[in-house]
Amino acid sequence: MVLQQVRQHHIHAASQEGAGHAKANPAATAGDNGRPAGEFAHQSLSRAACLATCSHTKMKAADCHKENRPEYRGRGMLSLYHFGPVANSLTPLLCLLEKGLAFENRLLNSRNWEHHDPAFRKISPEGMVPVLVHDGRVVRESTVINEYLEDVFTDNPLRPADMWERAEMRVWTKYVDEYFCPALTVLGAHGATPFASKIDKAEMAQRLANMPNAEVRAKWEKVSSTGFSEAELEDARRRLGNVAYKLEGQLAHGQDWLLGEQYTLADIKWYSMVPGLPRMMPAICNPEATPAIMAWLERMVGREAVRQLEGFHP
Ligand SMILES: N[C@@H](CCC(=O)N[C@@H](CS)C(=O)NCC(=O)O)C(=O)O
Repeated sequence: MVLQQVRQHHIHAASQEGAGHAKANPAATAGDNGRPAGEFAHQSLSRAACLATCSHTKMKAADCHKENRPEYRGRGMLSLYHFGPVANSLTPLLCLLEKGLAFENRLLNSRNWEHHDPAFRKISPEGMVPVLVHDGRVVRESTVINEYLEDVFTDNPLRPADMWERAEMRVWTKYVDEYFCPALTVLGAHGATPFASKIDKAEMAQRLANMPNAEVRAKWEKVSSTGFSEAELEDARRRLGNVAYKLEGQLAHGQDWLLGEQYTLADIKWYSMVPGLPRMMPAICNPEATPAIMAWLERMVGREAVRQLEGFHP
């Protein structure tokens, strides 16, 4: 497949208004069709055939947009809006790199509140990252984005073929979303208190009023004033202790990856959160107490795609 460097005029309509920086990163390239977003999905059909089947005309959408049409696989314009290779943003970033998919790198500077820009809010109304745009259609939620990438781009699979194992994989990714991430967010956000508490109060009040997501607003209210209470921090540490115990137990069976021999979306999801643990919880997560986690982290760092993440820092 011949890859082209991204061409600015192919960027999704909303991003033309200025949301995010498209970086000229070697891994961040456009699909090889070089067509404007939205055009490609129909390219193999004549206009008449498309109009007869396309969802835009309220007809048989499934026939027109079948994800497994061979000419659709591995192609089409992908753009990822993200904060860099940390936390939820890392999840789809690493998946794209592992699968070797060309994409447009739309890095947003959270310190400049670029995720609140009206142009970005057209793509992500709650002002949240990561967001994937595929041929003009928005896919949200990091775990869902990765499953979408797996469904649409079936080369270099990152899910077990066996359906029971795939269900197990989802139990592991779900746990990160529901239990691990919320606990880590408390410590991570608390770390932003020195920065956020220095923001001009009037500016912050305006920012808060502009935040549509209640949870995010509550977090920033705290972080820009007192920070989290000692009791809240302690509870988050307790939960992260449970997380470390669970992961160490899973990896202690001697396998390379979370589910065994196959590297999967579960490893990617966990890697979006685990690297901060040894620093944030040194008494709990260290080479003596959690050797299997530390060895898994080293195996992760040894992967080519993980090394490529370095190129996506702000
Ligand atoms: N469940 C969502 C969570 C997304 C999320 O929490 N994103 C954070 C960055 S990691 C965000 O956009 N925060 C905006 C803010 O804090 O203002 C996902 O997995 O994609």
